[in-house]
Order: sequence, then structure tokens, then C-alpha cells
Amino acid sequence: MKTLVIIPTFNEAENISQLIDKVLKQDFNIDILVIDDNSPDGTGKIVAEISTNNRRVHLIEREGKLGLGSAYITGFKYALTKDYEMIVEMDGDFSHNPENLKDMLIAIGDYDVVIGSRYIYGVSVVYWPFRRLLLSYFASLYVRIITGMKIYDPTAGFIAYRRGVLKTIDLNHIMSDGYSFQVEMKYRLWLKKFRIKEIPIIFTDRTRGQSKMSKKIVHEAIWMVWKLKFLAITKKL
Ligand SMILES: Nc1nc2c(ncn2[C@@H]2O[C@H](COP(=O)(O)OP(=O)(O)O)[C@@H](O)[C@H]2O)c(=O)[nH]1
Ligand SMILES: [Mg+2]
Repeated sequence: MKTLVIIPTFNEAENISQLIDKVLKQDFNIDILVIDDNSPDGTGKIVAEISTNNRRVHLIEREGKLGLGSAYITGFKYALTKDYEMIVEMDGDFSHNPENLKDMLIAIGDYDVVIGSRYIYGVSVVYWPFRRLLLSYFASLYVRIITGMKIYDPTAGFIAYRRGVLKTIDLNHIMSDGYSFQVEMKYRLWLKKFRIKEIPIIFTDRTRGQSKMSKKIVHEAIWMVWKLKFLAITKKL
């Protein structure tokens, strides 16, 4: 299945070239699209060089830090202009193990959406500070209770979509950007009754570079869940 793996980057110079190598090795049908937001550390230059020598690697450089959600939307739109049958989103910091891509490729044969999940069988997160893990775990409970979605890891960012699934979403009307972007996408797909499969992954905290998580992203997520729920009840989502 022809696959595009979308990797948003902001200051991932220490990770990106190794990550690209590992992802490409998983399957010869995989191409990569990096969406870089003019990283001050030169991530974009590194990827530009790789992409001139390798037709499987593509780069979209944006002028500044425009946010993770909008980076994915840019990537989804790009994928839909080409002939990719499966579209994957993945972080650029090795928190998501490229080897899981193989399982996702297999699972998408029977499902519309495959989520690499941290919380199916208890918790499979390595090296995260305890505070961060608690925040993420309770956020997933909070989202599940309010929305009623039976998804154990609603803020997960390692996801494979069939092309047809993304085509049903109006990408210009996604409201959220950070963690709630992940929630909003899943909720929209859940409401459309797509076949969603969670497969267990081990999420490992980055060893290089820095997290871009901020309080603002967390706050956005807290109230956005209610907004999404309200829109769903009033059939506006
Ligand atoms: N293009 C782009 N990528 C971003 C932005 N913010 C974060 N990223 C990337 O999104 C991925 C996840 O971000 P990260 O900082 O690891 O968040 P965390 O895993 O929640 O701590 C990484 O590959 C980041 O480089 C952004 O504003 N624009
Ligand atoms: Mg990370």
C-alpha cells in the first residue's frame, strides 16, 4: 500500500536524519513528508539535502512556527493531491518507534484508522517524568468520559489513516491545534463510525532535543473537549 509518513518538525536536527533512515527501511512503499516550521537549528536544511538525493523524501518548509495541528493539515492536503493510499502521522523525536509502522500497515488492511496506543494494556510509556505521564493518562480518561469515545489513547499522535477517511473530513474546519487536534480528529472519525483499531506501542520519551509542549496547549485541550461535545450534541461537528 503506497504510504506517506508525515513528520512535523521544529528543532529536530539531532533526530531527523536517523529517523528518516529508519522509517524508509520499514517498507519500500513508504515515502516521507517533513513539515518543518523554519527551525532555527537547521532541521529544514538537513531534510532539504536528503530530499534532493532521495525521491522518497519530501519537504514542506513553512515560514515560522505555525503549530502542530496545522502542520498535519498541510501534510494531509499534500497526501490527498498525490496517490497515497495510507497516510501516517508520527513525531520527529523517536518517541514513536518506526518499527511499529509494519504493524500499522498490516492492521490498516482490516480497519479505516489505526492508532498506536499507549494505554490499551495499562501504560506503556518509558522515561516520561511521572508528572507528565499522570497528566497524559488523566487527560485520556477525561476525554473518554466527556466524549464517550471508546478510545484508550485519544491524544495519541501516531496514527494511520486510509486515504478515503481523510477525504471525508473538512480539513479547513478543524478548530484545534495541539493535543486537542488529536482529540478532534479522532472524535470526528468516531462520530462518522469509522472502524478504528488501537494497537499497543511503547512510547519512549525523547533523548535528544526538547519538548514543545506548553501550558497553552494543555489549556486549549481542556475546554476544547467540551466545545467538541457540545457541537456533536447539536449535530454541528
Ligand atoms: N512543524 C511543526 N512541528 C512541531 C511544532 N510543534 C511541535 N512540533 C513537532 O511535533 C512533534 C511532537 O512535538 P514534541 O515537542 O515532541 O511534543 P511532546 O512529544 O508532546 O513533548 C515533534 O516532531 C516536534 O518537532 C510546530 O509548531 N510546527
Ligand atoms: Mg515528543
